[in-house]
Amino acid sequence: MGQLTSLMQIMQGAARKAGRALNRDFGEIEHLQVSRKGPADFVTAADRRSEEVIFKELSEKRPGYGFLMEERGEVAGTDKTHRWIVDPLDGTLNFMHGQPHFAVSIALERMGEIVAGVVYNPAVDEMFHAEKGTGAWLNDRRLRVAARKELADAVIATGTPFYGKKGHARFLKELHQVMGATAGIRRYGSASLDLSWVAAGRFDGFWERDLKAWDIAAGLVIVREAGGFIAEIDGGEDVLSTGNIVAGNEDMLARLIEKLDAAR
Ligand code: 2AM
Ligand code: CA
Ligand code: CA
Ligand code: CA
Repeated sequence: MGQLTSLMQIMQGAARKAGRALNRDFGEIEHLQVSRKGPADFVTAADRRSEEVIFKELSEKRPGYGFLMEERGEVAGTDKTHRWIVDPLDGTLNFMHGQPHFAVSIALERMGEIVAGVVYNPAVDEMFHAEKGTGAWLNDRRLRVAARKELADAVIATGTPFYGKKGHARFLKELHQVMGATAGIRRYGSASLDLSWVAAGRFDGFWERDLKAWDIAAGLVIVREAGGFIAEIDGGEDVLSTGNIVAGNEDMLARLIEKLDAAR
């Protein structure tokens, strides 16, 4: 990999700084303040601190850009063409349970298109990153999606709906279709890392419904730049707005969609 562009330096700098704050809180999770946004939808002081760090850092480096952030929501900028889409802690439940599988996710949207993304897991110091047109990377290693073509050889990631989230019955139908045809299913609990792991070839595919733009915006460009494909599960146009996402290489994507269609 050559020199990082100034945009990548800014995005990775913000992600690392937030990651250091998360690592400090991860070391003291027993003292962490926790509240709920839904029956099983938790938010902690670590989510807010991480978001604060990212907001401050990106506002300083690119004054005027707007934000869409999980905890503070939409923050309008004076520059209407650029917006950061941020999940300050993706995998809060893992974090709260001492599981080192969580991430900071930052994407840049330019005129409605995602042009850059970073997904950083500070517990293992893995920085997944991509800018449109220049490939996807894990730290300084170039990424390529897995080449497996058959579901029978594949490890597929998903996200199960939880207490208070809709879609349990539909998910079970989809799971029934997919799990009977694959080598293995995984549910690790961080959508941004699920997509990054597809880009890295650790998963052959991934599907989940009802995600938010901040869960998937950065992962989307990372998967595409690794040669992977993204689709909206029901054939809708805009995966960022519906949050119904399926990912994989071209063949795996087609096979997964076939199974998900059969679940209807
Ligand atoms: P979060 O940690 O940023 O809230 C997909 O499973 C997404 O749902 C996760 O990336 C996670 O993002 C969010 N989520 C919220 N509550 C959850 C729960 N109880 N179990 C799993 N995921 C949850
Ligand atoms: Ca959350
Ligand atoms: Ca999330
Ligand atoms: Ca989050």
